[in-house]
Amino acid sequence: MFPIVQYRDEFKVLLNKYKKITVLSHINPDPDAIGTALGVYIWLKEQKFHVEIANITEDIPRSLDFLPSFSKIKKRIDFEDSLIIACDCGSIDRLGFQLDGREIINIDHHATNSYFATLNIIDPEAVSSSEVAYHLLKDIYPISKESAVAFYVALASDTRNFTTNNMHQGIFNLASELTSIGVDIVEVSQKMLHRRSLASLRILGVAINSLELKCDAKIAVLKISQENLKQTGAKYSDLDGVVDYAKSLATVEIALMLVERKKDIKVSIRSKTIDISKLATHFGGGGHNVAGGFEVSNTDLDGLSDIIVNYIQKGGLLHETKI
Ligand SMILES: [Mn+2]
Repeated sequence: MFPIVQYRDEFKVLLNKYKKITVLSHINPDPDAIGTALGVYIWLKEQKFHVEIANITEDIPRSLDFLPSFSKIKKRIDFEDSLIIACDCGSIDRLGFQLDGREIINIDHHATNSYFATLNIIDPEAVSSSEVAYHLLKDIYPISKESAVAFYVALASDTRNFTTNNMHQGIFNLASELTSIGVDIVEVSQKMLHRRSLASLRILGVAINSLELKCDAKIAVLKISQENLKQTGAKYSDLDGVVDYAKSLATVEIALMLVERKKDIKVSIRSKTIDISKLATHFGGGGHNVAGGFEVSNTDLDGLSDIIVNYIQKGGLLHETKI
């Protein structure tokens, strides 16, 4: 069990030292990043803190616009001397803002977190950052329904609706606690699952068409080009969860999705049981045991795919002890 109580006092001291607080989450945010940040933001606001919420990304996922206070998320930081709370962010560069000289509280669950903050509250066993945030906050002041909705969506998303292999009974207890605060699970599930954009479905089709199988079909590779994104009108956030379709194949142990962006290629890695965090860090990225990613510039989709598959093969990753 993560000793969250050890962090609570220091957390309270830091909060009370500052008049203003800025809540941030990582660039190209997923629902855990946005949900955790919103849950923390709403909780602070309810306690009358002077608080703002920002994310530097141009297009944050619009599909999350049903979350309370979603419209409050700005692209810039207005407070000059605020305390920063970073949510779901493994390294400081992924916040994207100039934060020199700022005190930071880092709430996260990435095993590869670089402990960049004044106070690092990192639980790599937690299934979502919202799990860490909820346990941190709930005994200081009560969690409202609005905060609970944001934390629940973050939790349901990072566990792919309670199906990932880090799931355990305690997470159903947590979901149950959030529900008893007032989360309407039917309404939230409908909003999470049944409001897809057409572009996201089209890009899913393109991704699945690009599927290649390597190493006796143990590795699956999906490739998305800039052209694919342009033709479908898909945004990067429309690709959230696409790599899981490749992982779902019976033979596949490791699934890779390579997305060509303007300045680099982003690689998402998922595995069923093989620890891929070494693979992610080898290429300068990070993540969890069975989910991670990295970015590489000055390369092309086919070339990079070969390099990664080679690395997996030569490094014997497919034969490694499973977690
Ligand atoms: Mn997360």
